[in-house]
Formats: sequence, structure tokens, C-alpha cells
Amino acid sequence: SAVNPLVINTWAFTESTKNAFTTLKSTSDPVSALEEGCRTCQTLQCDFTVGYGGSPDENGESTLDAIIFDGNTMNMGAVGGMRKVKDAIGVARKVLENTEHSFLVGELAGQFANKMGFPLESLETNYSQGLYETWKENNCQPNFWTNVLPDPTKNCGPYTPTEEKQCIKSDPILTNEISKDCDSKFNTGNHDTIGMLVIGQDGHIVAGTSTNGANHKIPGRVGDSPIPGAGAYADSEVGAAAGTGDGDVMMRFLPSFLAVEQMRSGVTPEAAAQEAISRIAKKYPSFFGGVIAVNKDGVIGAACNGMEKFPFSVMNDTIDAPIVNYVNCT
Ligand code: SD4
Repeated sequence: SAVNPLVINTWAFTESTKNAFTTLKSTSDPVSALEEGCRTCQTLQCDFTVGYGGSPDENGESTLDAIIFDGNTMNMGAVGGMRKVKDAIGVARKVLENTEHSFLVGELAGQFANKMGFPLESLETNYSQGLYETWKENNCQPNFWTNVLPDPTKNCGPYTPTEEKQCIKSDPILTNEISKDCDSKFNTGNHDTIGMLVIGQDGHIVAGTSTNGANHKIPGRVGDSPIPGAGAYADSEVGAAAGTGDGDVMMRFLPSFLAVEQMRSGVTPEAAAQEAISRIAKKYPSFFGGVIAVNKDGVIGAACNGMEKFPFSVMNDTIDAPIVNYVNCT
């Protein structure tokens, strides 16, 4: 059935929405639209959380995660912790279309990319270097990703176990006060992955993400964004969903898969997104994250937790430019 072609993505990344929609109109290919949309954010370094030069790990290196999930074929391509290649979404497409595999990781994902023609280059910038230096000067604080303190004599690692209770992001046993403090620190420039959902005129639905992950992560850490069913999921018979936020926690609940399955069972995209968020919040009340969802009729919904409002950007044929919507969070 013919639907109104549609692009929706997390946050107010309207340049991405616009470029994706323009590509969708000119190619009628949702995969190309999604790739172009996410690439726009990679190039613009959206909030320094997409593309090169952001979220340096404990060694100061930026690594990239991305996925494209095709809801027609139920095929996918993803990269996780990819080193030294800027165009993560472009490489994800190569994994999708040029291999029988689904997911390549790390140094070797970069080598695959290089064989496919992508240049190997440093992902470091003055900005990412600055984040890293400041964090090191601060004795590697804050660090939400370990439950032990770094050994100051060892240049931020390995870690020395301690009795002292650190501010651990999303630890359900934290008091609200500490948890809020964690949230406020965590929310400072440490989110905003792009997650995008595209519906073509012919009902072909594609979902994807691109991100540089989380600040000061332990090298090797991969978040939710490139994981199918966690960062993004699509089924052209039903709809699609994508998530953003505290990926270490969110991936445990496969929120994008859950939202799509909720829609399959007949609930609205809004209720589906809310169920995906609520399932996580039940165990991790202060977790930070948002989910966007769309059904095959082009009805959209979103839900969020741990922030006040969650913006997402939408474009279709009925409007001249992308519109940013805000959903109130639980
Ligand atoms: C991650 N989900 O790597 C990403 C970060 C993010 O909004 O989406 N922040 O955990």
C-alpha cells in the first residue's frame, strides 16, 4: 500500500532529516536516504556525538558504531568500535550489501572499510583531545562506566577496586540524589546519537543509527546503537524503532525490537515506545534515554526517561521543512 514517504530521527538534527528526505525523493531508496541522513550528522559532528572527534575513550581515541537495518529483507549491516574510519554508516552499508555478514568490529572493521575504499585516518580532533586531556587532568572523573576508581598512578587504568561508592550511572541502588547528580553530569554533552527511521513510498521501511558512543568509555566498549533490536530495528510489515541514550543499560532490553513487536501486536507507536522505555525504567528508574517509533501507516510516536523533553525531527511531503517535535518524558 502506498504511504506518505517519511523520515524521522532522534534529536533536533534537522539537517539530517532534510538530506535524508531529499535523497528519499530523488532515489526512492530508503537505504540511501538513511545513509545520507546519518552521514550528514557524521560530517556535521552533530553535538560531537556522531562521527569523528567526539566521545574519546580512555585512551583518547574515538571509535564509531553504526547500523542499517532493512525491514524488507530483514538483512543488516553494522560496525562496532570501528577504528580510524570516519564514515561509519557508509561502512555499515557495505557490510549490508557487500557481505554475507551482519556485524564487523574494531580494528578489523576499519580494515574491511579500507578495502572497500574508505580512507584510514585519525578520528582525533582538538575538541576530542581537549575532552580527553581535561578528563585525565581530573584524575579520570567522572567515569560512569566502571564501579571502581582508577589508580591515579597508572594514568587512568587499570582500576583499583575501592569501598568508596562512586557515582555509577544508572545504578538502581543509588539514592535519588546521587543518581540525579550522575544524570546531570552524564547529560552534559554525552548523548545525542542519531537514530533514523525511513519509510519509502512503496512501504519499504529502514532503520539505522550512527554514533561515537560514550565519553571516556573503556576501550573496546560498544553501546546499543549498532546492535539490532537495541539501537534500531525495522520490519516493513509492521514498522520501525530506534533508541538513544544510556546504551549500556538500554541494550539489555532490546527496546527497538520490543517497540516493533508491540506495534505488531496492535498497539500505537506511542504506546509501543512507552512500553520499551517503561520496561527499562522499571529496573533503572533514572536511566537516560529515548525511543522513536513509526508504524507502517506512518503514524509516529516517542517516549523517554531521565530528561525533561525528548526532541525528534520529522519530515514528509506535507511540510516544507523538518519539524522538531518534543515528547514529555516519564
Ligand atoms: C551509546 N546510545 O553508545 C549511545 C549513546 C547515545 O544518546 O545514544 N546517547 O550508548
